[in-house]
Amino acid sequence: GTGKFFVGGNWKCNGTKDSISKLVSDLNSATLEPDVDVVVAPPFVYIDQVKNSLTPRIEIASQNSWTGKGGAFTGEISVEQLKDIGCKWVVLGHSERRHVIGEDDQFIGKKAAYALSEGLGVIACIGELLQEREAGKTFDVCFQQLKAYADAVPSWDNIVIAYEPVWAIGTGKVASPQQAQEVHVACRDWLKKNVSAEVASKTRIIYGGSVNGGNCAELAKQEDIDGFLVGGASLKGPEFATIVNSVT
Ligand code: G2H
Repeated sequence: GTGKFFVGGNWKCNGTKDSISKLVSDLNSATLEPDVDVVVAPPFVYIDQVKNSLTPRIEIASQNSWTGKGGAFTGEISVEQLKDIGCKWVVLGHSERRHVIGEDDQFIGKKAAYALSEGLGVIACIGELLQEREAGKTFDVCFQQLKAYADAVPSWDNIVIAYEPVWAIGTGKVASPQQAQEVHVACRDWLKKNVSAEVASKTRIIYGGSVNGGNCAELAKQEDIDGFLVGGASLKGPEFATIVNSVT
């Protein structure tokens, strides 16, 4: 891999005060390899609870943020508010927001630029649909999504790219280590040609989509896989720790 291994737990729209209190206590008692950045993204309404109970060893991300300063934007959460309650990161461009909620590249780019300008790290998701893969468009789609970030952001210093093939998300159909590596290396190449060699070599590209305790080790061995974004398996503390500890 490239930089320090990075593992994010994306809890999505799951949990209750009770289940989250159990998950936090499992995470607090887990042994985590020291040389890994570990981040969890609880639902907004539980961020404060998590911040007040989770070990500071694990940083907190939100699952979304607004495109600019707060104000008359009913239902939105501002970056300033997220920082106020202790978030260090935000997950943006997740496939569920693109394909279920309907966010487009430009909107996502705007959010990324604003979050970065305020000092949040951005976990910038990209990934192709099954029909796009079958049509041989995987690289085109990923490059177009990368370009939207590149066009919007002033710097890549605080960005982690998450490659999440949509057909692998929540389906139990994980990408093979070769399939993931092939896209990661292509994205790194894209960064080299379109941003800079330095950004290409420094930016972490993590894989997401049905990562679990059983398949993480083989994926982690791939040269251009710098960590994981984990959904379902991040709701179980011991399994999430196994994934964190798959760093090679
Ligand atoms: C992909 C991933 C986490 P899961 O969305 O972002 O979820 O591991 O459940 O496929």
